[in-house]
Amino acid sequence: FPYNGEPPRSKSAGVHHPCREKNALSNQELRYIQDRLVSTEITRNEDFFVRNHGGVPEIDPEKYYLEIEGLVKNPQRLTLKDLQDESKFPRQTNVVSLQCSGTRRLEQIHQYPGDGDELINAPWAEGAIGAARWTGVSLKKVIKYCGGLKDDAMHIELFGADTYFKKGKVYNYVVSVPWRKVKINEVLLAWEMNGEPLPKLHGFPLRAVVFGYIGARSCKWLYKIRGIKDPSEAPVQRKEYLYYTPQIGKQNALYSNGFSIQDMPVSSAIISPKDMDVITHDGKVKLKGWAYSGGGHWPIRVEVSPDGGAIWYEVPTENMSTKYYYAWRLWEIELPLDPEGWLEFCVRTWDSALNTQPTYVRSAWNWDLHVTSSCHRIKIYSIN
Ligand code: MTE
Ligand code: MO
Repeated sequence: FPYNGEPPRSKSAGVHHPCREKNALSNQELRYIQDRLVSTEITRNEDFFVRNHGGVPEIDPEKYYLEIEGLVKNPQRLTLKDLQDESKFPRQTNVVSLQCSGTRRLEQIHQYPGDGDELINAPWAEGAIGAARWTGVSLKKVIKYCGGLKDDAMHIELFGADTYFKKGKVYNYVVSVPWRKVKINEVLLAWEMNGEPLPKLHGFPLRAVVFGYIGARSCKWLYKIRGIKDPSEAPVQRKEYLYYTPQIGKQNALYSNGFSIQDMPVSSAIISPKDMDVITHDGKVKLKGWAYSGGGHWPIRVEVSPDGGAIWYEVPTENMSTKYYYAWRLWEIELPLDPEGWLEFCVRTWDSALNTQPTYVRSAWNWDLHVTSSCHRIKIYSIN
């Protein structure tokens, strides 16, 4: 792995090296591990993408406690031991995909670079997604332990212990999730990732895992939660992660006319081969990739086209992984490949609510470069 084993880089502001300490699984790194990424339904911890806005805080697990305050009936401080005490809280384990809302952003950047800050921070390709087995306690149980919410509370605010810099100011990483999401046990406070203590890069000692939402809501290094009336006022909730109509760009964007993204839309990608690969073949080619849908939906059908979207082949369901409802589905398909020359492959997925993907990047333009979910297209050169 190109960035493993490197000395830690500076944690100061403005250093945007694509290293594991900041963001890992850019296009170049994805090419390096593409086969590993789609070889197992559950992503190895060392292959899991990393997205950090600022530095990685050092937290002493012995001194750590989670502060629960705001509109809860009995505010509490809970240590890790309290949370892990099964006489207080039942343990919950789920295999859940996390996907950064910036996944596949490069396709938008290639067509029109835009001016979103995210362009420099995280020029993601198709690798900012993975699935892990998370163990912890349901946030609902923790709130119940505090006597429940006060009447007018509708959201839970999540505070990360890291800080980041933006335009010369220091911010804490703060987001919120609605209580209705918490109530259905789809927000986990996790201390274990694939049977190991949560790695530092992924939020040690405790993080939120919000099923089916954009990765940004799964707050790492969680040290405080608060019952609140309205969604968090924090910039990560109100000013970043917005979805705009295609007529809006930097010049006329107002935070108030962007939609704050929570649910992840249906999306999919071809991971192997990769864009611009030259394929020497004897009439057949194998394609591999992922399909995912958030918001409580599940991919039910994956279709692949060898000619830019005129003819579609359905991936046989036995070639799609099926075990985990909250995770991606990996798929593979063998296609006949006669011609020699440039070909455009594409993939589109349908989910259990029968949503599918926009046809082209330009069909769903968002200048802020979040949730690129259009049909994924790659060009390959085929040699018979
Ligand atoms: N939590 C904190 N405290 N700070 C962060 O920078 N990044 C978020 C989220 N939680 C972030 C955070 C974003 S944008 C994503 S996509 C996911 O964490 C990535 O999780 P991972 O690095 O474990 O893959
Ligand atoms: Mo993200």
